[in-house]
Amino acid sequence: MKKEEKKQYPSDFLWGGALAASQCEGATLEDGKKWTTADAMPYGVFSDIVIPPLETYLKKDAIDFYHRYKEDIALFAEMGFKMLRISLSWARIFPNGDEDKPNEKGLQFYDNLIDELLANNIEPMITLVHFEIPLHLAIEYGGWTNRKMIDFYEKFVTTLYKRYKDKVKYWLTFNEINVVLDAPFNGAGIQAKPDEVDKQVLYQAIHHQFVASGLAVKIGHEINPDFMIGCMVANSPYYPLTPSPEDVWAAFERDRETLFFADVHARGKYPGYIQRYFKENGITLDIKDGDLELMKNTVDYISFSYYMSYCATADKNVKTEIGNIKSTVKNPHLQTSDWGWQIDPKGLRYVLNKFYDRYQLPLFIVENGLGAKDDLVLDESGNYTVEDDYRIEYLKSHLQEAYEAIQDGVKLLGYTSWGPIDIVSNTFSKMAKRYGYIYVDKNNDGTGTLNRYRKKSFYWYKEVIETNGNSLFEDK
Ligand code: BGP
Repeated sequence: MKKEEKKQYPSDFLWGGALAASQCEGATLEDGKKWTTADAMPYGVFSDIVIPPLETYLKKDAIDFYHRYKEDIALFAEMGFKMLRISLSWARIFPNGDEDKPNEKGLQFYDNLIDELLANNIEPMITLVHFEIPLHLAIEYGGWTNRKMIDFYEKFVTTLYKRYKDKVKYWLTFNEINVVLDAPFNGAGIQAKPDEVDKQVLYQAIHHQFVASGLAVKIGHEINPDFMIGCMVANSPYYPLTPSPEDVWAAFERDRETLFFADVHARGKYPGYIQRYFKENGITLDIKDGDLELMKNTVDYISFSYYMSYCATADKNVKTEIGNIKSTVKNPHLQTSDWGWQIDPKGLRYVLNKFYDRYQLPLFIVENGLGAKDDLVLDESGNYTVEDDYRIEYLKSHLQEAYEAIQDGVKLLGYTSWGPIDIVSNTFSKMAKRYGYIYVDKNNDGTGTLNRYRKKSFYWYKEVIETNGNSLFEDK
């Protein structure tokens, strides 16, 4: 069938991939870097916190991106990436978090990384905090429960803004900021299990993050008015399990666990529904003079991860299962991934429209992808590869729905799929859950050569980018 010429993404669409420092870099204690909260979760988000961190665990060396970034960036460039979303590890720059002066060696690594991206015509997007803070800040200060975190964060982001003001335009203040509700240590360095955390303490920590985020928007725009500074939420919409009004309301309320965070960032104030929740749950925030003013510094765009949708019901007898950090009620209409995440391409069109209708701000899909078990095989030419048609199918169906959303009128700036090269998973801390277009020879037990191999999806994504999305609609 002939290619439908008209089906293309906007000409300036930012195609690429997304990584997080703690899941790819390795070199955990190199060049002055110290432990972070990510190191204290060696077995993933749901396991016990381990302090001090273990001697060996998977994330400690990860895929050694710290030493191999040039090789990896060359592969991203070969696919035609326009953007790479990275996070900068706070503890490389301020190893304890409360120092006055940054660690020059840590900054030099990021200078080199950013320069290498730019030399390959790949625009960096920087997540300022992606699920890790210096461990010292969690142990000594209680993480974000402590107001002093706002000052430490201010020093960290100001250092980065000033250093990269002419090289980086796109910034995100916090990764998946709403995840703190279900993973308080992962999201805010609070040493408590999700079901044991004191709600007063949790929402106070969230308040500190909101103030810090507003401050980051303000300072960033003062340093460079052209900066695009966004927020980032984990966006898994809830559908009512049945059409009963109780289930519809249950889904509506659960959605607000995500919308609350986007509402504050886009509208600059606490919404009425959360104030009711605070009142009914005896939560009184300690709001200092100027906090609410800082929160009025709203974001330039809203970004989100989208992996799946959930269901909600008012029926307490329906069993829930774990999805991406949150738990979910099974949707009988959807298939699941190897890790039980429900696959729902239409849900992406749904959330894009929902967010754009609600905020009228540009959107960015900064994570999406399929975590799957891959088998490395030899192809006809004797090269190692992975025949990952399942991944291609997942990505293709989601991108087609994103295209439809753009036709619906949604302003979508770009798409950075999660883990374009295999990295250590966040939830389970395993290598076996792979998202990449590039296979990394590393196993759950830490063995492997770390060699990189192009999967079938590598060539597929290259063509998607080359044709600006047109190949998604080609019948093959
Ligand atoms: C998001 C995180 C990422 C990433 C991704 C996939 O919640 O922002 O850091 O890991 O989910 O999750 P996992 O690695 O557990 O498959």
